[in-house]
Amino acid sequence: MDLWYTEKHSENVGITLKATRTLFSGKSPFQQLDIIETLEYGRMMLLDGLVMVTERDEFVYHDMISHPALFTHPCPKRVLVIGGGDGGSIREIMKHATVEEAVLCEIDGLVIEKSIELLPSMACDIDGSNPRVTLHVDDGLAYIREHQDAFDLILVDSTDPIGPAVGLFEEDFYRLVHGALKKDGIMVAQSESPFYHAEIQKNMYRNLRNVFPIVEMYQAFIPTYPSGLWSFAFASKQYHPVRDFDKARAAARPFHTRYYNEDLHLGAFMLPTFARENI
Ligand code: AG3
Repeated sequence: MDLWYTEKHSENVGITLKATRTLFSGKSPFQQLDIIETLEYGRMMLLDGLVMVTERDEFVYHDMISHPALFTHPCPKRVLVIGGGDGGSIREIMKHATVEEAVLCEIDGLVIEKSIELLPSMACDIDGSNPRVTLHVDDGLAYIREHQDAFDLILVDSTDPIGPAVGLFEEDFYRLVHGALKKDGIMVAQSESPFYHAEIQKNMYRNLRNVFPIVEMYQAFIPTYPSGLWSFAFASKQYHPVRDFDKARAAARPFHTRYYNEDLHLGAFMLPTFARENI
């Protein structure tokens, strides 16, 4: 029997991966969660049918949601991840010795539980083994409302703006994030595909610009996401990701990164014209 999974990227286009078996399929109070074994991309996690991570290409997304901000801020000590229940972002944050505490605030406890069980290469630092990591199963909005002026970095590691993540693309949320950051804090949020999601991006970047003085988009190549061209929003109170970037410090990083490097940090902020038009 042939088992194939398709995520539709538009009415008429999608990505299809050959799978061998389903490892978990279930519904939480928030969304449908599926983890399946694919032949080319290893284990793959889907939320409401959308590809969140695969074992083969997650390094791109998790390097790029975390290291650009971690290497722009001169001394990130307290970091918050909103969403990101698979643990991949926390794993990358933990590579930075300056970080004293990373908090994961994920609304869906089932995502955390199943990632620990079935995606251990990502969830290695959220399984209780790392004393620098704190988990909260909570709504990100509620959490940051209670934690103002508390973080150097906030990473918004969300799904698409449908279902539980809708509020994470709105101006009111960005105001709360701004307040939850220290006076030189930085927020990074996954910001969809410049190729397929122009309207979502225009709306999101307008909302960000209404709140933060510095807002830039940067890109990464993620094969299993719509179009492969993915983006992140860098919203900052003080540090600019290119002008304030200490290339020598990033080059001297004492750990391996398979996608991120000090040259790519700068290159990622150079956008094709059609993407630049969305921000
Ligand atoms: N965040 C998912 C990005 C959105 C993917 N969208 C899609 N496949 N339509 C990933 C979370 C990883 N920690």
